[in-house]
Amino acid sequence: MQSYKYTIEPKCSRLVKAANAVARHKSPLLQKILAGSLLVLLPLISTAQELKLWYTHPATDWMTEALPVGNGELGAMFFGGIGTETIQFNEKTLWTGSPTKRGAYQNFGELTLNFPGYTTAEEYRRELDLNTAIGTTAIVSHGLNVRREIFASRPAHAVVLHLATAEGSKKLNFTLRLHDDHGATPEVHTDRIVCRGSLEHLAYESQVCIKTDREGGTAATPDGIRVVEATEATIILVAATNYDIRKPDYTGRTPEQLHRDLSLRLAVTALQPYSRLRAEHIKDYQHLFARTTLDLREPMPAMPTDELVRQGAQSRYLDQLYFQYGRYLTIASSRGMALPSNLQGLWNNSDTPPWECDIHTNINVQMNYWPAEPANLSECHKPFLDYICIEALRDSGSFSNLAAEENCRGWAVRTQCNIFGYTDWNINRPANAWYCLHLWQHYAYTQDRRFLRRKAMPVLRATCEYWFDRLKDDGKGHLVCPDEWSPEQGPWQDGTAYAQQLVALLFDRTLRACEVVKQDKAFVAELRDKFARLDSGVHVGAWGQIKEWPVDTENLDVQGNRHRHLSQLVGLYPGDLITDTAAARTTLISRGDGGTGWSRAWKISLWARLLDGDHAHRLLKAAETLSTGNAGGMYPNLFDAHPPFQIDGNFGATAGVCEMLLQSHQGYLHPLPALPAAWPDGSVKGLRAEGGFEVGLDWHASRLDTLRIKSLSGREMRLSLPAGKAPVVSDDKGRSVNLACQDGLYSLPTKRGRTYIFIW
Ligand code: FUC
Repeated sequence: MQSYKYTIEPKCSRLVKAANAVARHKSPLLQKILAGSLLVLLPLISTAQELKLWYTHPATDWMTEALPVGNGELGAMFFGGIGTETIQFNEKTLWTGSPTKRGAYQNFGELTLNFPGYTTAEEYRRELDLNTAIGTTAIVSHGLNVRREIFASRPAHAVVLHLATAEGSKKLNFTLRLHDDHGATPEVHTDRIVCRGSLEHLAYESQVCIKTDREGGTAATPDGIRVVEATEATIILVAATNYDIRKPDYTGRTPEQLHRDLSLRLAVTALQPYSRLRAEHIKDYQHLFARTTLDLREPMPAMPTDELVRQGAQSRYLDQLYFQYGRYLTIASSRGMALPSNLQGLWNNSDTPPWECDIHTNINVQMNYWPAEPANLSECHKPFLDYICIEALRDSGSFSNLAAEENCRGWAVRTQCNIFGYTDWNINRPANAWYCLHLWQHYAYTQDRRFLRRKAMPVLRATCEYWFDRLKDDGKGHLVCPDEWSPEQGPWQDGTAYAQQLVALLFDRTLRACEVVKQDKAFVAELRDKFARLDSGVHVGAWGQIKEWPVDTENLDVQGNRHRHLSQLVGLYPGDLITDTAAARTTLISRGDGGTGWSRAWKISLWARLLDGDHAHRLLKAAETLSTGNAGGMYPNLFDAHPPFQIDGNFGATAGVCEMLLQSHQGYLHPLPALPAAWPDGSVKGLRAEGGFEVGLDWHASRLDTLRIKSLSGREMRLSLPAGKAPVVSDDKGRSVNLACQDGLYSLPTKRGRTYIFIW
């Protein structure tokens, strides 16, 4: 049997010698500078930490047990069955509905591999390795020793499955079938199966081919391909629709072109040996995933992951696995085409999924992207950003039509959106401002001025213009958003906290953008004027809370309202408007620690913003609790439970961990702002911060030990550092660096590409 092991050679003997030399050196200052240089090098050569979800039995339930792979557009869930392997698959654009009808995201179909006579296993292990994005099922059953691997390749635009038998084992005999979820009859050829059909608005097609090591080892049967006496087989699956977001009616290719394109893609991919497909996939994936590591000083336990979820109350390994799983899922569900991940990322086995598995605007799609920038996956933010830019500025698009209906320029959305621009249910006007925060955030982290000027600025302007037209004077000299809501509860009123805070954040970001990308004076003057008169939406109420509504007509703004939405705190996180931390704390305590998966995940970041690491960690642990009944938590496959499965909570938790380890929203870097007692020692590498910095840090006994910050922008670096002993600072050339200190904040000029090392 072929064995592919993921290892990075720990070629560190020379470094260990160097470290010893440093330890022997007499001068403490030199010792620190040399140690700093080593610290820059060490992350490059350290062995990758094991990050695996693994199980000792096949999955029997799609939602809670099957494991996901995805290339950002195409995804699959594998079960690892013994007698039958089922691979359910999706493609992000397979939707019913149209530009005038809601519809729903659809299951594409299933691949099945049937191994007659194999029912039980002598040995069994199913796993998903987050370091390689490869799922593996290793089975010994009735003398057949087979290893199956599955991954979704971005370079090949395909899901690839490989089966190999061990030496001395029986040979592979199985039947491969492709099942189309919408009833298309499979067209079976000797080595290829095709399913094609159409939905209300789209044409779609899937194709699968198989290669074995035996000439003539495959045969077409009426409903599938039979594989006879092979020792190795590679199966390649491609699927797509003729959806095209850039076209007026959202469709591009004809069904014939779609068929030609998929046939070509399959043929080209099938020419490559499995080893190359695999190597290219790993290289492509690790380019993103391997940038960031979190080590909480607990190795992978010997316990399978489902057991770990049951017993994980104290597990630091589970914390780091869950953090990285959010990064894995981001890469797997958000690359390529201009469409954000939906309520389930891109995995869905139903044609009538909860909330249509849509683009949900009142928290969910935004939360999907909370970790993208801080967790160093900026590229994966792009599908959402591109989607916003296309839909907001589409000529006579439904978003601009909605604004026009209200006599406003710009654009607006309702709560539910399909992929064809159709939007319905309650209007959610402030979502346009919330979407714009993502555009700004991308700039804030990357300092990509071209993006700001060409893509973001027109949308920021159009959105401001919407609010210029919409805002009204409250009679007391303040501008308020008329007839607004607090998502999912309470009265519609002028000037709710949710609407005011988001519009205030929009105006703030747009003004800042105007400082980078010059705009005409009239626009800037109007923006300044409106911003100055805007009610900020942050008001402290009778019991010391941040008020949710200006007038509590329904008696909801009371202590003990446990509603899952925390709309009056949107200005605390993801915003940065609320500075009255006492009032925010009172509000948060009153809302309690319960709630749906995403609600709990949001609370991790909120508590982190209040610098309460222990409370943030308590919420993280709540998110990691096995979900039963109606409680939020996670399933054995680490999918977040709303319940049922909703992926926003996965992403919200990963963002929450970032927020506990590093904050940068106040114009300076704040390392370890909310470190919980449960993580006394650890290190993190490759977090990103606003201003264009990449940050690594180590801590011991709950104190910051070393900090490594790479300047990607060349901007001045400002920092909030722990009180007490000052660090020794050097750059990666070993030159010592002086810090300036003013009002408790440190600062230093930086050079682009240079790393600065702080040692305590
Ligand atoms: C919002 C939330 C619900 C759910 C739905 C998809 O409406 O209030 O809890 O997450 O989106």
